[in-house]
Amino acid sequence: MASTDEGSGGRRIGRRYLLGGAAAAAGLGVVGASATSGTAQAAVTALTAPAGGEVRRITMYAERLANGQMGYGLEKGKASIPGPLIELNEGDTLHIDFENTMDVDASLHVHGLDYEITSDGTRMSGSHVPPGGHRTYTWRTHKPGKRADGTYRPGSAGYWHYHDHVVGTDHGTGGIRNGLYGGVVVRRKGDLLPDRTYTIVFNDMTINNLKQGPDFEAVVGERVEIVMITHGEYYHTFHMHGHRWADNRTGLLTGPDDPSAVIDNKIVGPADSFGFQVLAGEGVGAGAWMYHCHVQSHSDMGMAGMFLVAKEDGTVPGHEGHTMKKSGATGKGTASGKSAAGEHAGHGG
Ligand SMILES: [Cu+2]
Repeated sequence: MASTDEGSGGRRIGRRYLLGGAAAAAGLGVVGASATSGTAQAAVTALTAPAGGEVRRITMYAERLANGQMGYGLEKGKASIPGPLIELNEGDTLHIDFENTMDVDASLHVHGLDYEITSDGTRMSGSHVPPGGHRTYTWRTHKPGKRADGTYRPGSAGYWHYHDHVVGTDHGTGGIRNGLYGGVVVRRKGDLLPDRTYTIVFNDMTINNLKQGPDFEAVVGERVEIVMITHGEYYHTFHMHGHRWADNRTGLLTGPDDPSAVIDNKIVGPADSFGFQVLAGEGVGAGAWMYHCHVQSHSDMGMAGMFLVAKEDGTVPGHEGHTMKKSGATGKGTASGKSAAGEHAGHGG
């Protein structure tokens, strides 16, 4: 079905293996090899998030998909499940011109960010949108700092999410069930930028509203970011084969003394969100690595998919017939912190 074909990935391509000069030209920070050393530098360097403070404006649409589900999109006719990944840097403000193309009230409600009650996306606050209507939602973010009383105020950086809050019930139960949700990443200056980001949403007994979990691709060594969100009626555990991450804000350890637990399995419940980065196949190599809910009956019912880690030639060992899509979609420029639409990452296999 067209909607599921298009709507499952949350894929966003952006190879950030730039050499120092290119990174500097892009105005981004660089960690690792010095960008200014002047020596012949063959190694790639990881790019980091710049300081925030920009004001951005995007348009979002809520649409009914061909199969009866619902999705958010950045363009008419391009809605996906999950909706587009929104990426911001601490200090950024995002104005979202929201249009509801459906025949029922809909809204946008975000977790983790700063917004006034007029951008709450609830019926109680009157901040929902009738069929055919428009509304501008404003989301703000802030850097960490000190309050006037001297206490520490955390910044907005984190893995968050947005969803409808009015379809079906005053809690958006119908909207969420039908696919009106998406991920939000707020980065802190200096956070490592990934080569690819995938959004994985456990929603009732589906992944990204698919009865069988979608597959995600990467090439060995690429820095892959997972945004993991849970919705619906059940508690799950998110598990990934061959890879592990730190149970903290970024999913990365800051050094040998970072006390964060390193895990490969995490209990998640409705409206939870977290994220992490891995180097695809680090220490284990290419292959079709499973990811799944580890509640046995859930995985048996289809809550499982593959993280397809390809060799440099694009093939995935043990997964013959699959050749990685050589999607050179670098134009989506997420290094700039702008939002980008999800794109299906599945394979034809
Ligand atoms: Cu589960």
